Amino acid sequence: MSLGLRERASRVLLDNWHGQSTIPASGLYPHQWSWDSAFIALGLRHLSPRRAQRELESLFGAQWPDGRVPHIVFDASTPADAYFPGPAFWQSAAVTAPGHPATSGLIQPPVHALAAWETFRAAPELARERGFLPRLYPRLVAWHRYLTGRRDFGGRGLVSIVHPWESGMDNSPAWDTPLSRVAPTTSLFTRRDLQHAAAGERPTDLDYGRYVRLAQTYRDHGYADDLATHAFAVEDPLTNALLAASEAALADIAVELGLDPAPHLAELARVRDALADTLFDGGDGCFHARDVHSGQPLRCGSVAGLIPLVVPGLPVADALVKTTVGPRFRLGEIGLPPSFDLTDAMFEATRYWRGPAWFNIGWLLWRGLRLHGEHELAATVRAGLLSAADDVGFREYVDPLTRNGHGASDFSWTAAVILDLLAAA
Ligand code: 2M8
Repeated sequence: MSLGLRERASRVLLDNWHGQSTIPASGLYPHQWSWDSAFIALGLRHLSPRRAQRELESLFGAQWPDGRVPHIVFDASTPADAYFPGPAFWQSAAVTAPGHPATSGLIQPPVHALAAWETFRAAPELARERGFLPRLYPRLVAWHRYLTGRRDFGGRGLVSIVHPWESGMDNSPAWDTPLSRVAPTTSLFTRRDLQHAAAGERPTDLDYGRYVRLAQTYRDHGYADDLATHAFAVEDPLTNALLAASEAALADIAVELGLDPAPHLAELARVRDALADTLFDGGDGCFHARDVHSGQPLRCGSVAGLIPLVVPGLPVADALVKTTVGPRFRLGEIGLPPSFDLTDAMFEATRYWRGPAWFNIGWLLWRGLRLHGEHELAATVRAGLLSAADDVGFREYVDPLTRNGHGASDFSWTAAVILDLLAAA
């Protein structure tokens, strides 16, 4: 099985390469996405380490002067109306330098330093020759500084996200309550996603109207990070967990560059403590996002609440492992991670981030389980992800119960994490 699967996964990444970076999938996502590129680099490094380095370099080439890494970098050769919201909507040129690529103004979870370190490790000689880490490190540091310096709206040492798109888990039920306070836009727009995917597997029109309103407001305030202008502001466990894991990677990168890793290790400890002290709910063995405006935990069974497993030294890892194998996620039994609590009435097996299993989330849990010595369960997840991809191809997401594939086909991060899992055999 493995040989054929590797070849097929490689083919997806080769086909989706656009010269400087990789699109997530043709049709539905025809540009470069931020956290997709990080996962893609993790797979590409087994195929072409040079390309994996370029993937991250091109993304950070679009970094804003304030340090933010935009969630979409638009491909200038792709028609402007191929994706909504496109470059004309975001108007990034108003806040970036002349000649800067057109981008969105939102962010996505900071998994990049981790991907950069793993990309380096795949081909250290080539990376040193190309100056990969010396060029990327200051940009990664500026990125983390943006997050911790400009996005700590709750004042508790955690990063807040200001749009569901920033979570990467767009229509997660975790966002329903804060999103319900947002008035949908009154502007007319055409959803391009529905030309490529079934409406029943995507966010609703009401969701989209609210997404557009939030993005318009941010844009119209010059992308200033001022809590008063953000109707939606939440501390998300996945975003903060990936920040902590990426600080650990920055410490490794600093050592490689002959620099002091101590500031990064201190940041790792600080974010880890803030996460465990403020977002962990010992009662149900899970992390919950917190609504910055209401101060309330968003008690909801999103798989994002298990992602802190990727944080080195997490004091509550045992409790999280118990939750992954319990009735809500049944990871030991099904080997694929539902994106939402299977026992909750809001679980929807095929609607985007409201239930389906995603391969990048599976990869993060696999990594986190190994980090905390849960090798047997990690092997079960690895086998589950590999066999699902072998059965249905590199689909965007999978029904965790029937294992049928859904969403885009030939989806890049699915192929990439499969390549990485195969290499870890
Ligand atoms: C999805 O999000 C975009 C908006 O950013 C969309 O729905 O059009 C999410 O699954 C997100 O996590 C992912 O990065 C992106 C591209 O794959 O698609």
